[in-house]
Amino acid sequence: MKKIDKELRVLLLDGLGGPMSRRGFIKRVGAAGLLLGASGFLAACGGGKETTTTAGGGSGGTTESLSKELYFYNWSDYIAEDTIPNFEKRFGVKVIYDNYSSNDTLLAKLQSGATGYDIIVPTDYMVTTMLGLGLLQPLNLDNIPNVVNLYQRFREAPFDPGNKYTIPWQWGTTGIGYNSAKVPDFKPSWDMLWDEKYKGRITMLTEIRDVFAVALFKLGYSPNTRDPKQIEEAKQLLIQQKPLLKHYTSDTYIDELASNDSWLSHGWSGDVFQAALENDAVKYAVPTEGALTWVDSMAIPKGAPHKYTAEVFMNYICEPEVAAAISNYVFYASPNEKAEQFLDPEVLNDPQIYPPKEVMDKLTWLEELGKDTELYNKAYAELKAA
Ligand code: N2P
Repeated sequence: MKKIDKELRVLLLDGLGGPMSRRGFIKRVGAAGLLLGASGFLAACGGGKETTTTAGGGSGGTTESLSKELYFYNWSDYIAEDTIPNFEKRFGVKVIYDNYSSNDTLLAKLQSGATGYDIIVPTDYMVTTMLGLGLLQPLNLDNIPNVVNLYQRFREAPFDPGNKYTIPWQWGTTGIGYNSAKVPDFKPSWDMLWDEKYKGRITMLTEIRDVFAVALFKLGYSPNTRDPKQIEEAKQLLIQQKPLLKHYTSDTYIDELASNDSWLSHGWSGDVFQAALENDAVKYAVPTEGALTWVDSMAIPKGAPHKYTAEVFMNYICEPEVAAAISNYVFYASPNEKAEQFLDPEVLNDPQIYPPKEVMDKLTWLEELGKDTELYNKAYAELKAA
């Protein structure tokens, strides 16, 4: 992974003048953001008045007003430190930022009737699920003219051709983060996550389809299988694995890899690279039995209180420099073609962040399985209970 400007990025100084890790910085910024949001900080930052700014470059001649606040619910560890502050400064909107770490959590939250989020960031197959359930509302692309900056393939994604409901945020792969010093016999195989030698040092993501994908790949089956027998076999394999696990986690494994507490983690590419920034021994591999690729996209839930402002935010994210800054910080690939010129060369030229076509061709996308999703939900509940 990238080494250049490592010192500069890792040794950010905190308010007390002491050295603080970049991860510590992300966490503190996140916590402060929530506190400020909760304490009605808004009035102090100029949000008390209705602003009449409209989306830059929009040709629709809209006169809609920006709201004072914007509620953004995103994955953890998935944004640059200045993405939100810069938006707040420029548009005079206070962003209330909250995090989740699985599509399952996000879906459950929306299904339980949580309203109030203006922007969420579901994964490709989950967009299809949410559209099927009528949970999303169509975008007014007149407010998002910067959508033209995206690569064509992200303008025509099968889950939402034409970006009628979603604007891609970041994309990546799912593989294994490992500690090359502690696991000298590492092989790029899912079998590593079942190696008894590493009992107590292995973690798995908390995401139904992702977890089953690992076992299905290991068995030589498709992660999109609808065959109850194959899903049952995968469940048995995952039950066997349970005693070897430190735990299931989708948000603490970055720190655990970085601090040598976990040695083998089922994880998302950029998360592992974030750990590698702090611990040189941490590496990432895409297992040869097969692995997933995915893209997460911004969407507006039905009932969102600030739809127009959400679209202005999406347009801002589609600015090449803003999009590039996110990728430069979280080490996931950007769906924004125009961002390439602003990407750190170490990011753009890293074949683990932007895999070459021959690697991409071997990766699999999760498919939305309609009512057969229930087979996975049931098997996962049984796995958790076992
Ligand atoms: C970022 C998680 C990436 C989301 N921490 C995987 N879909």
